[in-house]
Amino acid sequence: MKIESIVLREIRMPLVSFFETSFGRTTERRILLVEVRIGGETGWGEVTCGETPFYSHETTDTAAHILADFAAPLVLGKSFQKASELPGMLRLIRGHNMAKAAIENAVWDIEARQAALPLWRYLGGTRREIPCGVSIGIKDRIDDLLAAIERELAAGYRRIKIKIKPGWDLAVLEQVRRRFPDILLMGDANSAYTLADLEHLRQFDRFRLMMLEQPLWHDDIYFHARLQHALETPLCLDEAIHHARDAEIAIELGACRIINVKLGRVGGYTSALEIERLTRRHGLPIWCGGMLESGVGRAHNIAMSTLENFSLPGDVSASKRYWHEDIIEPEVTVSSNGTITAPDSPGLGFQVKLDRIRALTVWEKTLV
Ligand code: OSB
Ligand code: MG
Repeated sequence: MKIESIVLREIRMPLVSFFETSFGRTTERRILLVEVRIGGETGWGEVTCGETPFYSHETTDTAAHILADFAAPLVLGKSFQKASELPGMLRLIRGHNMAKAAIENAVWDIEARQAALPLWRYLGGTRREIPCGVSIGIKDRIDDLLAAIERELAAGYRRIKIKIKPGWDLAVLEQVRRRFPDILLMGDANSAYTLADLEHLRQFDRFRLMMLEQPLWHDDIYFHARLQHALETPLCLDEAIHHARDAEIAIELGACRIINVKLGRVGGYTSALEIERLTRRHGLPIWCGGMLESGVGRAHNIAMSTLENFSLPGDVSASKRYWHEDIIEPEVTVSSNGTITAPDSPGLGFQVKLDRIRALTVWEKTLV
């Protein structure tokens, strides 16, 4: 097959409520969508980076530049057999995994449609019902956080992740644990600490967290191993894992006991599948992380979450937690026991609402 055209669109979507992490607050998303055409079929991908280079180096604008000026010319009109060849075709581009993943994932959508299978089945997914957790941002007041947790538990979510940072950690966890002694609870620091905080981080052990996500530097694996050896709480790596080799290093060093896999951050399905196989072989559980995705990225996250070793509840939650109106139909919903059911129809399995996308588009570019 050959990619005939790629349409890039930037859409703007205000979040239902702000989302704050240790690196800042987001109120509106600027999302790049990728629409790929191959032989009469259309596939969709989403670039999952943020607007700022505060989670990773990639931003909406760098991704637009990389896709239009480097990635598209490397793949347009070139013959290949399978979506899994895309990483090789894009190999010249160092990093920029989220930009590259959007093209690869759109081609997987097409390949599954051509096989007349839902993408999750085409990928080899084994779990039709995926268990869901939520990621709750830093709030202005602890009471707001407690109310948010109450609401999400009532909605059925199985695991609560709260964002933490120095000054929004021990006292907050203390109150959350006092109010909800037995819930599956975890903290995500988004690299807000250093090893100088070791004694401080040791105090987290008393909260019986399911895991503590990426406490140290965004690009570090080695010192996370030192920290893991000093803590009882399992560490989970997010920012630091970009491909299967990183996961292998983390496992060999004992830098974490769990990994958060984000489809964009690891560079697409081919890499995610490799990480899933590797971690399964080592008995290290993984889960699907989120990047405040629109319905397109969310649908891809659902497909990935059906793979066997995605055995812990992920950050994949209902459309309505993020958007007044999503760009896919049906919207993603979560059952009262905290699960999402993977769809039956071919490819992504959700209808992309082109009219809605057009209404949200601030620019578009067709590459041929
Ligand atoms: O670290 O997992 C993270 C959102 C943006 C950037 C980084 C992260 C997150 C989340 C939100 O935790 C997950 C979601 O609900 O999409
Ligand atoms: Mg994280």
